[in-house]
Amino acid sequence: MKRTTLILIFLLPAFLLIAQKDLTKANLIPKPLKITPTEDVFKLTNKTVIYLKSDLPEIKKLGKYLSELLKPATGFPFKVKKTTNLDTGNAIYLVIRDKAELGAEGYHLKISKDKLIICANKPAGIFRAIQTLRQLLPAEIESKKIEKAKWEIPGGMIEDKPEYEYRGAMLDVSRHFFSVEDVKRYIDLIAAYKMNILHLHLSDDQGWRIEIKSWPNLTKIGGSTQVGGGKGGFYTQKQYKDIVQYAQERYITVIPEIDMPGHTNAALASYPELNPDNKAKKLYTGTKVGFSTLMTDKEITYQFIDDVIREIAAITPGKYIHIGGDESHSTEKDDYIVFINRVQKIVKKYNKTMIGWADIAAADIEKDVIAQFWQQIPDNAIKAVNKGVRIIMSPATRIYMDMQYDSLCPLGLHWAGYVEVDKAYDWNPATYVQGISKENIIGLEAPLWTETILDMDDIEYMVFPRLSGYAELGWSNLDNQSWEEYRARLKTFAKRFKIMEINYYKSPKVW
Ligand code: TNX
Repeated sequence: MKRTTLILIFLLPAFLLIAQKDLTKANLIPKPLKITPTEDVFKLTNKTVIYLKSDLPEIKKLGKYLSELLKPATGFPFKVKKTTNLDTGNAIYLVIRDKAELGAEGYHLKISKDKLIICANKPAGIFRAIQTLRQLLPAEIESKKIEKAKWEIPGGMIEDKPEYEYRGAMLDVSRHFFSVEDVKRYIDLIAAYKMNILHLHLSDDQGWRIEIKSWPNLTKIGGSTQVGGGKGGFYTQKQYKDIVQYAQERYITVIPEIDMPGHTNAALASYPELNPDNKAKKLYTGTKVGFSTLMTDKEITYQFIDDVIREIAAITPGKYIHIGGDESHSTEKDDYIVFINRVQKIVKKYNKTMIGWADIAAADIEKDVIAQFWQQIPDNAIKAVNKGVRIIMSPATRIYMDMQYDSLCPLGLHWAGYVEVDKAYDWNPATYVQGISKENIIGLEAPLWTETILDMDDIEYMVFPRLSGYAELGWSNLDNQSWEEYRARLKTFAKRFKIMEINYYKSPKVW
């Protein structure tokens, strides 16, 4: 062996050790705004204490959340205590401080030899920082049983805040129904990547999934089946509130969607009076779209919508209500316009901001409405922008998580093409559509339609690893965006996904 090779072999372990201690080399998704490394290393031990430097009850909850996150794998007790200073060592500090520039979700994470200080303007920032902390620790931290690992974090400072205020994932619980437990896991998974919106597609032709007390047949009849003819299901208002609260504790806003005037067969099957011939439609368990419509010229329709929006608004603390509005192919264009114009007033009456799929741009939408771009052709979205409306970017060709990865993918559809992991990541929401610029965009959302998705395993397979990339497109500054650089980071997440028991797609583009 040559002498230089020998020297290299001896130096390699030392080099790796140094590399591990460099905070800038940490594999974080989404990538933080700014990282400044030091030579320090912070170590979790049996005696590490979590200190709360804030009187907010939310911070107490977050202390407990962090303690419970770190306990199982380390086996350390992580006591949570209040403090008024930052003096004690071997400690993690959660600090709320007036720092307007950090906004609602930004944070600072300062890692020194014996202290890890998380500082934010708002509790949501602390929560987001905790997700960074998870990723700074070895993947074993995600384990539910005690693991042997070096619980060390390289020293330095992370200054971070999101690029977009709206970073969402959608779950279609109508085509196939998913339990409260499944939805909570979905929430946990998106929360780990700093997403802050969960859009629930609660009604469609195949199923009505939310209890409406004044129209009980919606769930009794309309919720009784799903694609393929299974038994379907629905959330009681109590269960929905439980989901909303679970999301809230993770600083995620739930946006309920009631799709109308199309995609309404489940409602039309539940109440004869919603139909022009006064006859209830048959329940539908296929996957075609565009065949159903509410009557746009009958008062009963608006009474129905008023009741539904009123009840849903009352159990939804978030400011948004999504009214669908897509693919209303059985509604005459003029009728559609009249309809959306009226629905927009109803949503406003209950003090909510209306979101609709960009198809709603055909109507006289007001400036405070939000339009969600999804189609291959951006005309509707551009029309919305020209009306002064802001956009959620959800281009199907890049961000529909029900699109197959490739032609061999066992699940999903491909009407918008195949979306491999590189295609999913390698675009910029601010420049994707000519005529829609950053100021027009409130953020992005990755929808998962579930015509072909039957259970949590299927959900995870379609969502991971694409979702991590979408989270980065929403959170991170994309000035130096590079698929190759991202890919190298994502590659290391295989271990984490495995320990978290995520049924992810092992993309040949990454692994
Ligand atoms: C289009 S996207 C739809 C949904 C389907 C989806 C399948 C949108 C607003 N409408 O009804 O589930 O395609 O990918």
